[in-house]
Amino acid sequence: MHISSLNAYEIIASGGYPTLEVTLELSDGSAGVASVPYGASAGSYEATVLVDGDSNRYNGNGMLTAIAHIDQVLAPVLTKQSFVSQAALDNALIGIDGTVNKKKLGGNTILAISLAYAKAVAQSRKQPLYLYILEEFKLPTVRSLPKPMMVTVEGGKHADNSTDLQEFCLSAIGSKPIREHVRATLEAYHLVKKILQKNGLSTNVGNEGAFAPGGITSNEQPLQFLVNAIEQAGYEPGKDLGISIDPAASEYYQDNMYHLKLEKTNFDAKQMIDYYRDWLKKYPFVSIEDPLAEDDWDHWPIMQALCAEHNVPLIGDDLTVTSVKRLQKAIDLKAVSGVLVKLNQIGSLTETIQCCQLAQKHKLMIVPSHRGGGESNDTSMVDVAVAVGAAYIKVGPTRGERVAKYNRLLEIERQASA
Ligand code: 2PG
Ligand code: MG
Repeated sequence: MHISSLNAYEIIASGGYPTLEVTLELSDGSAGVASVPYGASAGSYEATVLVDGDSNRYNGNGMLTAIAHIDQVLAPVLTKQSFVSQAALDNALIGIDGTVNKKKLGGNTILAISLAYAKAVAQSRKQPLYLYILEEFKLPTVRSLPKPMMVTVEGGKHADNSTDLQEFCLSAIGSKPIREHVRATLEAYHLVKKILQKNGLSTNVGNEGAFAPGGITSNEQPLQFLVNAIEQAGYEPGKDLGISIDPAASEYYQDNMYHLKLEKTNFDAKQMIDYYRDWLKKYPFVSIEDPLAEDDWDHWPIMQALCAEHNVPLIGDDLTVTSVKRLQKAIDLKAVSGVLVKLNQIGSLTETIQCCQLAQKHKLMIVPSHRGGGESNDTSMVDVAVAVGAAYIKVGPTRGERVAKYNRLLEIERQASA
């Protein structure tokens, strides 16, 4: 069986700019269609998102260069070969690119082909994508499905005039069917809207469909709102639902200081950690992601020790960028106890799974995540999450490209119990 055709084209992502979609056909007639997202607060060490840079078209964000690479360089090579495994295809693509950050072909280009191939082979084997991934990479049997980590209040680069910290999420706790976790999370989410209204704050939403309360005056207030919402929805904070935050601290870090506009304060790393220390005592945290900047390696181990005292996983995102190399460094330094996983941060399915396997080996919490710049309706991240036995998927609410992920998770649950 070999790749018989490869077709790449632009589709529009949730951010209003094009992204790449690829349709790949195999010689037995099976086909896979995959598209890729892009970040708003992307880490500096992520794989390149190759865009045209032609300011006359989509402010430079077109995909025509990536499409030309596929049509002219990759399709002629790939349609002549057959690949014995997903890794063989991905390694061939990585080899043709030949750069560290995939800047020649683009991580978006390579990932779109990688995922379209995975979906085509899964179809050929009459398997759901998660089962294909599980078998292809010989992953351990999955014991439970990932729970929702739902971005509920957002600021930072995802919304104007809101919090400095990027995300405040409602995270489901305990072992119930996923549909009940989704229900509980959304019931609390709806109450956050009422609480914001009561406090005279706007209920506009940001990039990921989470509330972006313009005019909010403190970075701590959303934590209180989320606890109140959990209680008002009839759930117990810390037992049924808890809180995950992603400050995305690289975005407010400059000249060795963390700059919080709302509090009109500049913290050094130790003061920033003390700020979180206070929160850890007061709120039911499920996880903390990127509380410090992506190069602040000296202080991550101190934050990790603090989080460990409170039994709260510390997750790397911009720090680790789904890269085996950066995650290994974080493990060696005892800098994290969890890892965010974004396929497009590294740019191929194989490398994403390798990063998850490293996390599994060290018993780290795994959290596959949506992107805040532009998402598509592609739900591959959910199948990856299921296949690697992830604890959570981090996805926003009430926007089509986000609920597509929750609906895929619900579909997998229905199929698994049928
Ligand atoms: C993050 C993500 C997703 P972005 O920082 O975790 O919420 O944001 O895609 O903008 O990097
Ligand atoms: Mg993040």
